[in-house]
Amino acid sequence: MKSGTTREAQRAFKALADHHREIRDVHLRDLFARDPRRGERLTVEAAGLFLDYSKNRVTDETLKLLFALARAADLRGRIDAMFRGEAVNVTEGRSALHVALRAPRGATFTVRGENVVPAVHAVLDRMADFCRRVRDGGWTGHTGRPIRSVVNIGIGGSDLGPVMTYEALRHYGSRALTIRFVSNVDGTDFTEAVRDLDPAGTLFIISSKTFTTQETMANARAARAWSLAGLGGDERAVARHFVAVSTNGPAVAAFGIDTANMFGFWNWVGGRYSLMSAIGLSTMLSVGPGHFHDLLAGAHEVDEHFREAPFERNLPVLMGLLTVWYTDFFGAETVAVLPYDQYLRRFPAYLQQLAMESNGKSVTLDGKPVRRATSPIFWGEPGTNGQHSFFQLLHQGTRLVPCDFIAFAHPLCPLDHHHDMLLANVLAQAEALAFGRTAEEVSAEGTPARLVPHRTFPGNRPSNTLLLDRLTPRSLGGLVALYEHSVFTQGAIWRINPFDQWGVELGKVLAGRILAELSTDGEPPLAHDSSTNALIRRYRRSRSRLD
Ligand code: G6Q
Repeated sequence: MKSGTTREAQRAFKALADHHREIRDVHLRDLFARDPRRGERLTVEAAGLFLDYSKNRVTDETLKLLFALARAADLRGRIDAMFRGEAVNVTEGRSALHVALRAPRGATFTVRGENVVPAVHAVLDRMADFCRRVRDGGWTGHTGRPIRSVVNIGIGGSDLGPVMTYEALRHYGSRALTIRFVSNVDGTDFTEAVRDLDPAGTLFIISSKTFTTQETMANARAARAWSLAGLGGDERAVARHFVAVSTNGPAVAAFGIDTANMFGFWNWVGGRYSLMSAIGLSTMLSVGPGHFHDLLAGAHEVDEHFREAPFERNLPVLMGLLTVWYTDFFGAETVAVLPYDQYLRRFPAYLQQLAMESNGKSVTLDGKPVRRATSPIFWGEPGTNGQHSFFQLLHQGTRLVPCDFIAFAHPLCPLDHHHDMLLANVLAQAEALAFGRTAEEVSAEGTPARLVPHRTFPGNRPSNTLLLDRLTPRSLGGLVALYEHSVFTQGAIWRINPFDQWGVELGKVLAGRILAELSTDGEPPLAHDSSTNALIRRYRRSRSRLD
């Protein structure tokens, strides 16, 4: 970014800070009273996603200033650079072209002058062919039994996206296949996942971009041992029971998986942005190629919207800017994501990685300290469950927690009046958070004076409501792309690199060092701090007592 635009962005931040001082105490009650059409006006609909952002603590002036900030931060230029396949991941010298994963056949997205779309579709076609064979019984296990269980082994981006998508689209998934996910290096995860499975009908997908991740490799080795033990030890069984999803062919081959059974992707796809690449193989096995393509189509529609819509009507831009508004001006530290749909129960966990691994950064693109708070903490649970626990804090706690409510007009599992009850709850919560109940209202109900303060709700707690027609592969694809691009928008405003993850890499290196110290026979020389040294010694002592 040119230094001129940096100065412009600073000026835009300053203008917002001045404006914030003026409106920070204005209540949503007043904003709604002043403009009876606010609830219809501050909405936007695109690609089947309807967003009501009227219950945010913003005026038209706030929005104008936020869009000015986006322009000053050259958000448009950043978007174009990402879509052009430029190396926007500057610390790793890579493009971040996950949008190419959902480009239609015939579209063009280039990385270093090469159109990557044909390669994307070549892999999708191989995946589709493989999935059809597994699903119709054409692909059998070593003993000739059809595959009935699929276990995806992967962690981080090679797990959270696939699990979320599998769970979200369960309604559309094959009930003939049992699909499980193993991520944790805690042996419990693998042991419990395979406890009731038949090795003769179980397929393992080893999902790892690098194929070097310690946890995934340990679980993959456990899976191979379990499989071979159950299949008479014949090494040839591996070819029928293991496939890999990776960018690292040599490591896949070295593990013993035939690279003919490997589905590739590319280093321009970040782990947390990979659920629509071959990393989504478990999803495609569950829902079939047609639904998987619908997922891609939904994401693509939002990609195009993000690329083309003016900021004022641009869903991801609006949501990203609102997050910046609360984080940097109101000092909000978290965002609660509250899907009112049981199928989306893993969506908050997926989103945590997407948002916090992307924007949990404290230096700018050029390595200078960031002068503002960056990513808030994302968290959440499906409604209505959360209402019976942490919603207390949302309504009456001392912290400001902006909320994203996600709901669907049509239920996938209609049951009596359940869906109306579900929707009544989500709408009531957003309303109560925004408007609260004043002391006068509480007193007027005959509440004893000493209880009035306890039963008063301050309100003015902001939220977005995303109301979609129905949870489908297509709408899920749109939802994923919406949050991806909202996260990108935030990163662009903060001038950070949302596509690296050096903090995660650090963990991978550190654990390796200590592992050697835990497993060596003799007493190892330890050079950590006194706490770590003592914990290592204590663990070694207590383990040897139990051996
Ligand atoms: C994602 C991160 C991280 C990564 C895992 C697994 O953006 O880089 O969560 O996905 O560490 O890495 P592999 O796929 O290489 O095993």
